[in-house]
Amino acid sequence: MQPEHITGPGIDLVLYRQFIAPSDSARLLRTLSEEIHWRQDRIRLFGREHAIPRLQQFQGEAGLHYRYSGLQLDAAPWHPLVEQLRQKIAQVVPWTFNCVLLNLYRDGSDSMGWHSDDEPELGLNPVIASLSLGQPRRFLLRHRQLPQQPKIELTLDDGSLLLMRGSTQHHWQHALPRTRRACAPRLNLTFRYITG
Ligand SMILES: O=C(O)CCC(=O)C(=O)O
Ligand SMILES: [Mn+2]
Repeated sequence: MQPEHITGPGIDLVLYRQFIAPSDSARLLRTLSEEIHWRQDRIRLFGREHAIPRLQQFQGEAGLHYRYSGLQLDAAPWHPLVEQLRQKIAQVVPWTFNCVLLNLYRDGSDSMGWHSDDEPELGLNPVIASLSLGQPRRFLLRHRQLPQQPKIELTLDDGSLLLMRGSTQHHWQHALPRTRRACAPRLNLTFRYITG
């Protein structure tokens, strides 16, 4: 499995386009959609509270918490299939992950706004492993300090694994925009390592 490398000023991405075979991804998407206790949390952004435009759950080692936008998520235990995915990723990358944020985009109106995964508990230069299942969606990256730097646009296909490494979170933001096109569900899992 030969990955693609995408680099630029302060950005270091590695994309495995078919990390999971389509037959496996369909089963994973179906089972995880049904078995996970999905939540639509409310977050505080620019002083206003609103429901996030997607469903999510945080899983990982007992006692871990993830905080963003005024929200604290306590780690639910690993779903056995998610734990299997974590082990499969560990076979190709030299980093370990102790938690994962799962996001379910039910249709094209579900999305994620511009942000970096730079919360203090992720440490300096975190490696994030982002696995996508289901509907391919556009994934955009923009430089935080150089507005003239062109955006990077990727399509995150069914079964793809994207690694964001190095100082990417420090220098770039990413987003998953909404779309008016007909859009089936998509599940994304971002595996992370949180320092205690
Ligand atoms: O769904 C995606 O591809 C992006 C998810 C993401 O950026 C995150 O969970 O922090
Ligand atoms: Mn992110």
